[in-house]
Amino acid sequence: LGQKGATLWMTGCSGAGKTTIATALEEKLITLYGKHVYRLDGDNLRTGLNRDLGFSEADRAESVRRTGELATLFSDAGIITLVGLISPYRADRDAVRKRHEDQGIPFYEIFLDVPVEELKNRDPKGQYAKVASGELKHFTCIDDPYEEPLHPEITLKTHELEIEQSSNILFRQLEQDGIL
Ligand code: GGZ
Repeated sequence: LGQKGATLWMTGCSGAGKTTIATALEEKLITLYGKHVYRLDGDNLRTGLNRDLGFSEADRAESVRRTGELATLFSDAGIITLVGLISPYRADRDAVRKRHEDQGIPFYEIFLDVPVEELKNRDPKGQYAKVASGELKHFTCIDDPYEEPLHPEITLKTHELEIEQSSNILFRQLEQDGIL
């Protein structure tokens, strides 16, 4: 009885499409299934829950841990939780996966796999240009690490797919798994 929740954890470099795809999927889930959905975005959380955290390795780990805990709570309450966080370290993401598995909550690691050259071309916020000019340092996927997932449930090459195609892949997976 009641709604079944799940966490969809989107990981990838800045500008890979985490927020865009989460927003497109959210709309589908609401309009087609009336699902209760919540989006947790790294940059939004950094103004509140994670406002004490910066971009050191330890701070990024803590941001992932907190967001992971929040996601288990939302998803346990029957919400489809869409997380968009660079979450560059494999061990941090694996720990979040483990927390979900231990609590029997469906968890999907979704890797937004986009070549860095493509991200530099997109550069919607001008961040990559700032990195190139030296104004911004320790930027993930350029001069700070990003550890690619080894066994993501889903990989989306968003430079080869329309937004609608990417969100459809996720949507169909949830249907197939009986979460919708
Ligand atoms: C990566 C950074 C950095 C550094 C600021 N490295 O695309 P954006 O620009 O507007 O949103 C990104 C956001 C990343 O926050 P996350 O919480 O998702 O990152 S992590 O999981 O690694 O903690 C990016 C901006 O912050 N930003 N400085 N040095 N992204």
